[in-house]
Amino acid sequence: MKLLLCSDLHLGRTPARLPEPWRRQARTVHAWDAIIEAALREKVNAVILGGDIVDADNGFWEALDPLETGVSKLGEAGIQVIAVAGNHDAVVLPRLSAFLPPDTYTLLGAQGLWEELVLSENGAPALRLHGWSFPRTHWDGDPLEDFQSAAHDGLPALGIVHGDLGASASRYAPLSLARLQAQPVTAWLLGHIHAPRLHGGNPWVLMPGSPQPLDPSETEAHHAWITELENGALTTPRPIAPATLRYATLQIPLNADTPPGEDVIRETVMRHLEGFNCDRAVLRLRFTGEVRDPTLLQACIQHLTDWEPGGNAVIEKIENQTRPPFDPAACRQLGGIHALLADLIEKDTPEALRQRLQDLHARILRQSEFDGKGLDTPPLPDPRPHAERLLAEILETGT
Ligand SMILES: [Mn+2]
Repeated sequence: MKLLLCSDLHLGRTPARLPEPWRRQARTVHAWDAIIEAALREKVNAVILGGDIVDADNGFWEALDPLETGVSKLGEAGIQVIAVAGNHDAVVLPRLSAFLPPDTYTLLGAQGLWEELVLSENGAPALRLHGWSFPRTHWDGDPLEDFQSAAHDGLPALGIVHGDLGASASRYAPLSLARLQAQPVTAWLLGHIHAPRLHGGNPWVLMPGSPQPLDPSETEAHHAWITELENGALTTPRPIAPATLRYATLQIPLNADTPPGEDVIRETVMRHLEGFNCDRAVLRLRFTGEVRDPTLLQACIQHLTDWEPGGNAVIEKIENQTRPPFDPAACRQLGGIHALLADLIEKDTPEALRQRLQDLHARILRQSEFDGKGLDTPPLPDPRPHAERLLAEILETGT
C-alpha cells in the first residue's frame, strides 16, 4: 500500500512577492494539480491531507471546483482521499466535504473528536487511520489529551493531526514531539508549519510543509511526500511532486580588499540557481562582510536590481549588511570617539565585546543604516551622540 502525504495547500492563496506575470502560474491550485498527477503516476492507494487545504473559511467557491475535480479524478483511479481540517479551514473544509463523493473522500475527526478509518488492501484490513480536525479557528489544548489508539488489533496505524509542533503556548493546537512519539502508532502526519520537516524515530513524525512555498521566508525545497506500507511498517517518507517555485536568500560575503565585482556576484547567483532545479526562483541577496568603497557597491546593487538571472529568476530584495573595514591607525588620526574605539578594540577585549564595538564603529562611520536604496559616503560624524550611545551599550553589557 502506497500513500501520498501533504498538508497546507492553502488553496486560494497566491504566493507573496511574485512579479505580476508569474502570479497566475504560481497559484496554489497548480500545486494541487501536480499532487493529483503524482498520485496517479505513482498509483498510490490514498492521498492523505493534514489540514489547511483551503486558505480561508470564505474560500468555499474558490476551493470547491478544484477539490471536486481532483477528488473525482482520484476516485476514478480507485484512490481514496482522507483529510483533517486545520485552523485555516476549520469551518470551510467540513462544508466542502458535503459536496465531495463520499465513496472516495472522508473528512476525519470533525468537531475535534478523534475518528478512525481502516484502509483495506486486497480485501483485508491493512492500515488504521486516526484523525482529528480543528473544530474552530483556535484550539488551545493538545489534541492528544483525548487520543486513544486501538493498538490491540495489531494493525499499523497512522495518526493525522494539524497543530503547532513544539509551541506549548500556541492557540493552534499545541503538539509535543515527545508526546506524539509516546503513542502506540506507526507514524504521524501533521500540518500547520510550512517548512517541511521529518522527525525520524519510531513512530516517525512528518510535518510535510506546504507543497509550494508561499512566502520569501519559506526558503526550503517544498514538495509532497510518499510512504509505503511494508511488513507492517510505514517506510520513511520520500519527496514527490517538487514545487515549481523556490524562494531563496543568497548570502554574498564581500571582502574589503577585493571590491565587489559584479561578474563574480552574478556567477555566484547563477551557481546557486543551478542547484534549485525549479521553474521559477525568487531571490533575496544579502551582502555581508567589509566594503571599503560603498559607492562601488551601490553601483553594483543598482545594476542587479532589475536583473532576471537565467530568465527564470527575479531579485526580490537586496539587503546590505556590509560595514566599512576597521582601520585603527585612521581611527586614531580622527581622534575623539574613533580613537577611543580603536583603543578599546585593540586592547585585550573579550571577543563578544570586540565584535559589538566594531559593529558600533561601523555604524558611526556610516551614520545611517543602509536599506537597499542608497548608501551614504562615510562622513566625519559628530562624535557626541555616538559617544553617548557607545557608553550606554557598554554599560548594558556590564563589561
Ligand atoms: Mn495551520
